[in-house]
Amino acid sequence: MSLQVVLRLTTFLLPFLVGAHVRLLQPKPYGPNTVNWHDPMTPEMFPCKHTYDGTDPTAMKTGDTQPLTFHSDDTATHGGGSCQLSISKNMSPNSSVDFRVFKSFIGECPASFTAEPHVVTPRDDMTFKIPKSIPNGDAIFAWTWTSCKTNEFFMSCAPVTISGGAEDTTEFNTLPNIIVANLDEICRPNTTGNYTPVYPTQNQGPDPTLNHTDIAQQFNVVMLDMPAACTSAFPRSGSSNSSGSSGSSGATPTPTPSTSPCSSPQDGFMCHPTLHFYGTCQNSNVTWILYGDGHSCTNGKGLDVP
Ligand SMILES: [Cu+2]
Repeated sequence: MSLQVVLRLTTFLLPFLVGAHVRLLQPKPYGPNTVNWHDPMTPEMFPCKHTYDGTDPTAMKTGDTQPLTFHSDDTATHGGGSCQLSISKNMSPNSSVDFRVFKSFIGECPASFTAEPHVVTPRDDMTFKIPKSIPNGDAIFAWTWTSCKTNEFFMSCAPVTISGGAEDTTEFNTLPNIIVANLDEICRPNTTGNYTPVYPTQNQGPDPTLNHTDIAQQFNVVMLDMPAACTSAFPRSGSSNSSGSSGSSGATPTPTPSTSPCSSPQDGFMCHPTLHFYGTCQNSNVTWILYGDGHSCTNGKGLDVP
């Protein structure tokens, strides 16, 4: 084969040969040496790849700074993306409803978008704090990641023991559920890459970190706020796993970020209804662009128009 073909093959294979997908290092996950946290999740593996072994739980006091670290040799970081940290009080969880979000990183998790987005060492500077709304006692900590450059979803789970937290689950039960994006066709952004998934506002939890610079570099920002698509519990009730025969009623896979019609000239400019993005219409698709605090967006007028 020609040199060109070899180069193309090498480029294609590089992300898969050079590094594996990112795994949690701290908090120490279940089965650190037996569970293949490297691989993307499949619907059948949800949640936690069903592995809850005798790994010693990590003790965590609310308010203390906890390291969130990853194996540095896992370099298939796919341009980062967005991550959520959540807690399940159910030690045998079986639904996304079990996992309550206390922290979201929107963009730059677990790596920044860069010129070579697939093969980059994960960040080593991430931390989090357990809020006082989390109940005391044993729990399962989960790190979930929707990647930027691929349509993949990852999850690592770790046993933890919480102290300094709530005496009951009243406040805990008001925290939002994790977003399971890219795991089935119901909530899969209709794009092949170059996007930062932005969690719906109501699912970001009490302490979201919005990484503006990372998002601003993207060609597209995908808003994961399609009604009832990304926010419904996973496994989805009433949805058949396979996409063999069509004719399913109700939930239709909603593609891409189109929250507004995007076809006619007067729709060329639009404001996102809930987040600080304005959109421009190109080829019937919306490209969302972040704008800073202190600006305002008015449909049909633009930015900062009174
Ligand atoms: Cu991958």
